Amino acid sequence: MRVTKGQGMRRRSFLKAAAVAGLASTAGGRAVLAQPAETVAAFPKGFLWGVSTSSYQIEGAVNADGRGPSVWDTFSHAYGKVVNGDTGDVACDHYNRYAEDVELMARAGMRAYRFSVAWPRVQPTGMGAPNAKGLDFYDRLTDALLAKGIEPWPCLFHWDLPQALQDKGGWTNRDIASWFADYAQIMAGRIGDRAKHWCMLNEPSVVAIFGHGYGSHAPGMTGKANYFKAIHHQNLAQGTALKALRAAGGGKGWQLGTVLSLQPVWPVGGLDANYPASLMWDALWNRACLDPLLKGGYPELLANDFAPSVKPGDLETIKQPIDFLGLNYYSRMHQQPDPGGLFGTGYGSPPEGTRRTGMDWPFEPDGLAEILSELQEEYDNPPVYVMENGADYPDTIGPQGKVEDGDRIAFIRDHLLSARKALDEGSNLKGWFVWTLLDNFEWAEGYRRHFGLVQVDRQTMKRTPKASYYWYADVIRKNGVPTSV
Ligand code: GCO
Repeated sequence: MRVTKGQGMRRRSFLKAAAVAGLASTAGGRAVLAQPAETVAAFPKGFLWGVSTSSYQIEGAVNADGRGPSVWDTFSHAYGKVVNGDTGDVACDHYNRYAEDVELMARAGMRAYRFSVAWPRVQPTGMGAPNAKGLDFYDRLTDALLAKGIEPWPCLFHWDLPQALQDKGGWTNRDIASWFADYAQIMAGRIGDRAKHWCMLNEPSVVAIFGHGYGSHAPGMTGKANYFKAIHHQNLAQGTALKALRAAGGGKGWQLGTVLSLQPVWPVGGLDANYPASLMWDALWNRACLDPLLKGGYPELLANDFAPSVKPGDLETIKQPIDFLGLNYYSRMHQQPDPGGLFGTGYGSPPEGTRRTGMDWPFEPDGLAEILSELQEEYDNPPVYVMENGADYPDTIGPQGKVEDGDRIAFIRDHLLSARKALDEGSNLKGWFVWTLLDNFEWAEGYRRHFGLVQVDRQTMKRTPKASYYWYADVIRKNGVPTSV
C-alpha cells in the first residue's frame, strides 16, 4: 500500500519523534522504526547447555555386535506391556547414526551430551569379561563428541539392566552392588581418559516404583518389599561405584554424580486430609534416594520398611561425596489417599486451570524453583545440573516441511525462567540438559510420545529439527532466554 503525501508527512514526523525517543533509528537518513528490544534473561557466564538421551530409547541395534538382552528387551516384547507393541529394537537407530546426531548437537552449539551406556552392550550378561565391540561403540561416540567440542557425560544406568542379572534378582539382589561397581570401572577405564563427568544412575526411585512396585515398567516386579529392596540396592550400588571410581580416578579429574527425579509433592487441593498422602509419596519418590545420599539416612516415615535390607556400614557406603547432582524435573505431583493402592497414596489433580502437556502432565515451572530452593536450603546447595526437562506434544510437519512446536518452546522457556529466578536466589545451578534430542521410545508409552527437539520419521529415521531445536540453539548462542516466544 503506497503511503499518501499526508500520511507520509505524518509518518515522518512520528518517526522523527520516535527517533528522539530512541524507538527508531535514522540510519542512512531513513527513519526505521526499531523493533521492540527483545528482553533476554541472561544466564551466568560458563553456564553449561546440553541435551540428554538414553541408550534403550534411541540406540536400537539390540542384537548388534554382541549386545546381550536387557530387561526392557524382555518387557517390551511381552504382550500388552507397551503401547502399540512398540519396542526399542530399532528406536532411532542411533547406534548406526550417532555421527549424524552428534552433528545435530554441534550445529545447535550444544556443549555437553548426557547419554547412557547400555550395560548389556558392555557386559552381555552383566558380569565377566567386557564385550570389546560394545566398548568400541562408546569409544567412537566419545571421540565424535570431543571432535565437535561437546563434553561426553556418560550415565552408567538408565533402566536397561542386563536380563541375565535380572534372572539373579536384579536390583532386589544385594550382590548387584559389586556387579555395578565392576561395570562402572570397566566403563570408566575405557573412556575415562576423555569423559570427565560421570552419572551413576538415572532416576532410581522411578525404577523402583514403576519397575519393582507397580510393575508397569521393566522388569515388571510388584510389591512393597521389591520396591524397598530395589531402592536400597540401587543406593548401595551407587555408593559402591562412587567409592570405586574415586579410588581409581585419582588425578583423572573426574566429576562424579548421579541423576534423581525430584518433584515437589503437594496435597490435592491443599487439604489437610490429603497431606499424609503427599508426605508418603514425597518420601517414596524423592527422599528415599536424596536423603541417604546427601544426609546419610532414610526418611523417618520409611525407616522401618528399609530396616530389613540395611546392613551395618550400608549407610556410610551410600553417603558418598558427589561433585554434582543431576535433577530431572517435569512437574509437581499432587497426591491424595489411595486406600487400595500399593503405598496408600495416589495421583490427584493439580490446581484448577493448571496448564497441561500433550500427555496431560501438569505444566508447573514454579515447581522447579521450589526444588532448587529446597536443595539450596535443606541440602547444602550442591552443584546442580538440570539433566532432564522437556515435554511431549503431538508434533506434525507443516506444509513447508517444518515442525512448529511453540508449546514445547513455551514449556522449556518457562522452566528456564523459573531456574533463572532460583539463580537470583542463590541456587548452585550450573547447567541445563534438555530432555531430549530425538523423539524416541518413551517406555511403556512407546513412540506415541514426542519429547524431542528433533523429529524422527519412524519409517525412514529421517531427522527433522523442530522450531524448538532452533530456539534452543539461539538460547545457547545468547546464553540467555528470550522472555517471550
Ligand atoms: C524419565 C526418564 C526419561 C523419560 C523422560 C520422559 O525421567 O522418565 O529419565 O527416560 O523418557 O523423563 O518421560
